[in-house]
Amino acid sequence: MGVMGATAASDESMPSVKIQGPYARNLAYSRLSARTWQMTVRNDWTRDEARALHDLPLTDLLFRAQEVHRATQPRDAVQLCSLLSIKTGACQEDCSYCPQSSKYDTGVEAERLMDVAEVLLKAREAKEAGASRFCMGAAWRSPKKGSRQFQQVLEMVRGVRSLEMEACVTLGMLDDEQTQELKDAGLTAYNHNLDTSEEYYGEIITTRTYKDRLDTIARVAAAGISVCAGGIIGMGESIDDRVGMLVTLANLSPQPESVPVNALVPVPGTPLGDRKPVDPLELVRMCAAARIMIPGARVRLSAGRASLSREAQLLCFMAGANSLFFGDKLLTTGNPDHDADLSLLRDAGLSALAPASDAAE
Ligand code: SAM
Ligand code: DTB
Ligand code: SF4
Repeated sequence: MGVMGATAASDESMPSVKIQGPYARNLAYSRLSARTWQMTVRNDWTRDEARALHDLPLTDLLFRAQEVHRATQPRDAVQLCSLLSIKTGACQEDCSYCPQSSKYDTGVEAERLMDVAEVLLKAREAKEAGASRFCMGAAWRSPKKGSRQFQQVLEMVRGVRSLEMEACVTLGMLDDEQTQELKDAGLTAYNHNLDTSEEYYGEIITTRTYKDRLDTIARVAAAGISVCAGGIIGMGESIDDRVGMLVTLANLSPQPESVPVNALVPVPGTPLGDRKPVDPLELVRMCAAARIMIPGARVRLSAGRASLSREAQLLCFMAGANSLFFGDKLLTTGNPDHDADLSLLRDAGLSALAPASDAAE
């Protein structure tokens, strides 16, 4: 257990008020000493305490998250990551949320792996627009062993690093050799999401297991690549499922370097295509709980931002989110454009985070 910052002041004297509502039963926790939520890196979170944290009255939760945020993260800086789908569609997996699965008719056209030069042009444009990390996603279950495509991805990673940007890829499951090759190419981070709790996972994906995901995450960490792992809310999961996912992430050792918090983008044709958009305040709660439980991570406000107001996004930043996908497209769906994000940051007095100082090594 590592201490990340000072222990917050006690607020035991704060009164508690009875309010009716979904989170009312947890108001008792608002009276707990802030010492209970110390700014420590802990790998022993229980679901009960994480649930109690998640369900705090929102203003208390935001206050606690701000305390941790200010003690552990650069103040007022947001990491801008640009995302590019380097290989789109025709994926053999059945992830219920995903427009790129070949099992669903979503209108996404399958495309071959992009040329290295074309990808690096996009990376250069992203850098010029202000991004410090370039993330490349491929609609694969896993990269084919010894394939030319995988060698091309390694070339893309080397190229992005030579632009003095952080490089991240998400390619599905990896074996030891592929992981080491990515490390040797200079990869900064590997994105592999848990997506939801272990219990709810089977409702969403049947073609690979939760353990498969944890195994890839463990391999990436063992190779010394930063782990980017998070999930999605709004897929019909319970609050306990959301909290369960956060507990699994927080109890990883080391904890993930970044945690994408996605709100489901319901895509017609997928099994989750008619889900109602998630309440933005639920996203705020997830960002805050992630910030407190995984204090050293960049918490990335990810898919779903196109339908969030500026105010809701600012609440997410208040809650500890300090990273976002920057550019008008995620993989296949829309995202706010550069101008919208730059004016949001400017109006809020936030600045773009520079790449990690080793990004050019
Ligand atoms: N194919 C690789 C894999 O699944 O491991 C990498 C790409 S995959 C598209 C990356 C992540 O995007 C998924 O794990 C999921 O969390 C997120 N994602 C995909 N479709 C989404 C949607 N419609 N709404 C929100 N998040 C989504
Ligand atoms: C992550 O957690 N979210 C990003 C990134 N990692 C690869 C992907 C979001 C995809 C949203 C649906 C789409 O655009 O296809
Ligand atoms: Fe394929 Fe990844 Fe989409 Fe699942 S999330 S269907 S593995 S591209």
